[in-house]
Amino acid sequence: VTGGNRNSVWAWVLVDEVARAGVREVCVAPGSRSSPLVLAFAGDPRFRLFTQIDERSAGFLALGMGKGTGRPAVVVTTSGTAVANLLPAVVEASWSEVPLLLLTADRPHRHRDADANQAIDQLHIFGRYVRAFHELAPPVVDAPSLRHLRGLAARAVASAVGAPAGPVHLNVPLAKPLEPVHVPGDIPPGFREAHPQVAGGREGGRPWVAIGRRSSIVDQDAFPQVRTLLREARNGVVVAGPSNRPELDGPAALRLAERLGFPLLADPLSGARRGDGVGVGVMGHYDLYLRDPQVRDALAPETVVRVGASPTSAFLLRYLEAAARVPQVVVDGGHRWKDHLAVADHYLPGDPEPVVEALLEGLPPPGDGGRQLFLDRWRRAEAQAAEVVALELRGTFFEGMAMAEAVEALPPGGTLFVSSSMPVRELDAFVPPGPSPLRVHGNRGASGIDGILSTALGIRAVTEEPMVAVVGDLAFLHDGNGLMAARQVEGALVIVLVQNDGGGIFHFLPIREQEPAFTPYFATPHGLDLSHLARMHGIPYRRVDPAPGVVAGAVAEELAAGGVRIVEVPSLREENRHRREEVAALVCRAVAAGLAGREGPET
Ligand SMILES: Cc1ncc(C[n+]2csc(CCOP(=O)(O)OP(=O)(O)O)c2C)c(N)n1
Ligand SMILES: [Mg+2]
Repeated sequence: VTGGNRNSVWAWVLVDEVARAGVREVCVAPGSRSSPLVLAFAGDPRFRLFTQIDERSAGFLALGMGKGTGRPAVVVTTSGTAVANLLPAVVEASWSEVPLLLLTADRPHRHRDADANQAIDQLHIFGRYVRAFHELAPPVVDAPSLRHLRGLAARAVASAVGAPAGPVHLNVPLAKPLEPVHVPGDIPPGFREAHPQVAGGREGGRPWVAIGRRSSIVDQDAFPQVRTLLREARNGVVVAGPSNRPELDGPAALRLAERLGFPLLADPLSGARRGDGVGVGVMGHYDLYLRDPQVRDALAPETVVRVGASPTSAFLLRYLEAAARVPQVVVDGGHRWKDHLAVADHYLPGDPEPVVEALLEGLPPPGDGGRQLFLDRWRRAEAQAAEVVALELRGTFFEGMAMAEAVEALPPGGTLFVSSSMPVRELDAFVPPGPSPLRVHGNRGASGIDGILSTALGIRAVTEEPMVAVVGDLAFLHDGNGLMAARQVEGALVIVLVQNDGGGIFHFLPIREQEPAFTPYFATPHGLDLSHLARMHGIPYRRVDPAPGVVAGAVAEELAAGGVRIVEVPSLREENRHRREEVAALVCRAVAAGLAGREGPET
C-alpha cells in the first residue's frame, strides 16, 4: 500500500486484485473523479494503459481487447454522462458474450440526487446487460472492508470471464481529496504491519480468492434422445454459427459433422470456415445458392444440428426455417437463447466441445448410404458455386472482390475484422472455406455499426498477427474518434475502407424503391473525403482503383509497411448491387443445373 489516504489505499487494493486476477489492459478516459483509480493503474507495471477521450470508443476499444485475449480489459471513466457513453459497448459485450470490466467513478452518496455537478444515477445504469453490478462501499481503511474489496474484485473478473462471459460494472464512489495527499487519520497507525495480507495482497501474487471458471455442461439425461435422433437420421446438416470461442467451437462442429457424415455449413465467425481440418465437407458459399428455392428444396435436410449463434446468412436462416418440421438440435453454452426462428426441438445449453464429445460417445459411424448421397449433393453444389465465384472474382469489380482480396492478402494465421452491414455478408458469401487458418472477428452480438474502428484497434492492441479490418464508410465515420487509439497500438493493421458513400446494404432491401426518401434518409450519401480524418490522425491513406487484383496488391504492400494504414476502395452502391446479384444468379444457375444432373459420388 502506497499513498496517503483512504482513497489511494482503496484504489490501490482494488487495482492490485484486478491485476492478480489476470487483467492486463486498461482503457482510461480522462476525468477527475476517477483520479485514484487512474493513478493506481498508472503506477502499476502489470498493466498496459491506453487512453481514449470518447468513452463510447473507449468501451469498444476494451471490448476488442476482450475479444482478442478472452479476459476482460478495464474501462475507467469519471462520473456522469461519461458512464452513459459506455452503453453501446456494454450491449455488444453482453450479446456477444465477451468479457469486459467497467470501473466507473461516482460522486459520494451525499452528492447524489442533490443537484451536485456531474452527478447522475449510475446504479444499475446498464440494466440487465451486465453479468454483475456492484456499488462499492465508500472507501475506508479497515481489514474487513479491504478483504471484502479484494474478494469483490476477484469476483468481478470471474463474472466477466464467465461462463457465460460478459460485461461487469463496478461503481466506485469517491469523495475528495482525489489526489494521494496525506490525510491524518485515514490510515490507522500500524495498519500495514497488523494486516500484511489485506494491505499487500496474498503471498506470491495470488488472488485473494482463486475462483474456478464455471463451465456449462448439460445433464446426461438429455443425451440419449438426441443420440437416438442422430443415429437414426437419414441425412442432415451441421450449422456452425458465430462463436466467441471459435478456436474451441469451430473444431467441435467440424468433429460432429465428420462423425455424422453431414455437410458442415460454416459461418465465417464460427471458427469452422477456415483452419486445420477444414476439408470438402465444409460449405461456405451457401448464402449464394440457398437463395434459389429449387436449390433449397434439393438440399433440404432431414435433421439439423446447430452449434453456436444463429448464422449470418439470411438465406441459410430461410433454409432452416423451411425445415421447421424436421428435428433441429441447438448446442450453445452462452448467455442468450439462440433460436429466434423457434425451430429447435432439442436445446443443449452447454459448451459445444464437451457436448459434442458426449453425443459422439457410443454413436456408430454413419453406415447409411443416404447420408453419403446427401453429402455428395452438397459437395457438388459447393464445388460448382466455388468455381463460378472464383471466376467472377476476376471479372468486373464489386465489393465482394475487395473482401476476398483483402483476405487473400493476409498471411495464414492472420486476423480479420469485419464491420456489420455488407462487409460481414461479403465475407460470408465470397470467402471460401479452406485449411489456411484465419481468425475472424466481428461485432455480431447486436450488429451495430458503432465502435467498429475501436473494436478493431482493441484486437490489434492485444494480438501479434498481421491484421486487416474491412469496414463500410458509415461505420468508419460513426467511430471517427476511435482512430485516436491508432498511435497507441503496435503491429500491422490495414483498414480496408469500402467507400460507397452511404449504406450500400439498403440497396438490397425493398426500401430502395421508395424515392425520393430513399437516398437522403436510408442510403445517406455524405459526400465526404474521408482521407482528411486519416490525415488528422497521421494515418497513411491510399485510394485504389476498383479493379481485379488491386486490393490484394495494395493490402499486401500496406501490411508489409506496418502500423495502422488505410486503403480506400471506392464503390458505387447501385452498380454494386447489380453486379452482386448477377454473380449470385450465375452461382444459382450453375448449382441448380448441377443438382438437376445425374446423382453420383463426387469424383
Ligand atoms: C449503431 C447503428 N446504427 C444504425 C444501424 C443500422 N444500419 C445497419 S447497416 C447501416 C449502413 C452501414 O453503412 P456502411 O458502414 O457504409 O456499410 P455498407 O452498407 O455500405 O456496406 C446502418 C445505418 C446499425 N446497425 N447500428
Ligand atoms: Mg457504405
